Amino acid sequence: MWRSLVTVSKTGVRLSPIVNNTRCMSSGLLLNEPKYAFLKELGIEEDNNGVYDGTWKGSGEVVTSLCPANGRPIARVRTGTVQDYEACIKASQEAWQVWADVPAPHRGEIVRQIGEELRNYLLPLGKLVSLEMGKIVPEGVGEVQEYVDICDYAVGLSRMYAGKVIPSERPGHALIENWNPLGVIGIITAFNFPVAVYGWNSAIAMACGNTMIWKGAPTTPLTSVAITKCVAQVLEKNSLPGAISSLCQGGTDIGEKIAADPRVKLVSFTGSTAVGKKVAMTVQDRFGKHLLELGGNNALIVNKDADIDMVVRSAVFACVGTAGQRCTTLRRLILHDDIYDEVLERLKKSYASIMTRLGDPLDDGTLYGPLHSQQSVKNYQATIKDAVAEGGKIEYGGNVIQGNYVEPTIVTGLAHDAAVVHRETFAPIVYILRCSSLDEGIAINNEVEQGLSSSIFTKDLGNVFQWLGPKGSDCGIVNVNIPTSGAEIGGAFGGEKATGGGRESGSDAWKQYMRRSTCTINYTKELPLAQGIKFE
Ligand code: UN1
Repeated sequence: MWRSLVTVSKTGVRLSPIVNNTRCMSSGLLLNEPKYAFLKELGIEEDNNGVYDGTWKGSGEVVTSLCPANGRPIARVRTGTVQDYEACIKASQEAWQVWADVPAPHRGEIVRQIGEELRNYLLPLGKLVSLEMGKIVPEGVGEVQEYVDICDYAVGLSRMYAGKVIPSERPGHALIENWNPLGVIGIITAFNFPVAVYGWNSAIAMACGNTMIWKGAPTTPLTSVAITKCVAQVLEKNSLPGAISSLCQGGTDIGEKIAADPRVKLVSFTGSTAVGKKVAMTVQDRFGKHLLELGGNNALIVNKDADIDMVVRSAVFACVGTAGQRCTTLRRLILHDDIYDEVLERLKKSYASIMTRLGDPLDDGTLYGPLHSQQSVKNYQATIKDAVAEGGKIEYGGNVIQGNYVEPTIVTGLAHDAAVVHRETFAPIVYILRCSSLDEGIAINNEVEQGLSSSIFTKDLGNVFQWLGPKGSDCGIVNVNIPTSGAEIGGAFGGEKATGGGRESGSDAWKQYMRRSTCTINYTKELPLAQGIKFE
């Protein structure tokens, strides 16, 4: 654990203190210190159960959640065992018997109340995300707001999703497209968006009539507990089974159970491409459904006619925001030769000014916080080493500052197809690449295995439509004059290729949480079988 203060960074910038020096109370848990009083508002205690299926429980390993900003323990969570998971799935199946019979608009009303509950706790929940994940408070609050927004969206949806009546080619027949919920669905989320991604899935899945089992990231268990408390409060107040929304915090064993369990009709997984591939194969092996949000390697192309002010602001937001730990983080900045030097110089200046705002993510005014874990720091260091070995020049940063804090880093001089450029490192490292035409820029954008987010800055309408068209970006998110991060509710979040093909929170996302039946209904006494063949 790291306790000393940082005053001067390796880039020579004086930093604000990043470590909370409040005197340790008896138990040594942050929970007991005045700065973190908001945890008690959320019902977080020194020891918390990490499993909920209508009752709070947990008989597995006790994990201590650590604060990424100072390495100190926040509070403890007792996780679930495979037996606890079994209890969750049974309770969830029973809850489905009740929930599937609740008319869709009434289910929407429950989702509306969940949104209200989250609104009431917006700030403390946002602070908890900040404390446990390490992102700055406005980003933590913004993430909870994404859950609130998707609740609003799901409420409307609960009165709107509908099958079509299709003209039948037979006389006296109706052809109907009918949608029913799937049953129990599993939601496995990652540490970097410990609230929003659960919200995108659960709000819509719930309105559609499914029950859920959630496994949050092992390193953000308190956030999972606090969110589930809000949801449980609403379900219990409405005399509904709590297992409509179960939680089973745990390790790989729980994730593997969810993937392999035929009682889980859909598995939504957010995380790395490598793990996602295993999940997908396991789910496919039992012909289950999966919804994958995997790695991204997002590029932003700057054409020579772009508004450079907008480019620099956007690039900084998308490279350095959340300390480079968004799936949508900008990792490859592709600059046209004509504006290359100008953008690079301005970017370096902006990075230097961001470094003066490095600090505790919970403190007002902090813009740049720590990486989530020591593992993330190791990945950052390994990538910097590889980048240099492959011929990259560190234009800015490149060093670990202290604890989980690393310098945001700009690398130039690498080939667009260098191995390190093609791999996603969840850290604030951006590779600056060159192009001399839009065709070349698009080819570079598309040559990686991931296909999540992408963006172009240009004022030329022809360029825009080339970018959006069949030979343009092959990603799920294809932006113009706005960065790769910051996707909105109602658009669809997700991407192609090694990103997994899933789409969440978008206009047609609901269909993934339901099964479609095609129903042909004969309301005559005739039997017009196909092709006029008579089996008589
Ligand atoms: C993610 O990066 O995992 O578009 C999710 C964004 C956010 C969500 C990102 N609204 O950056």
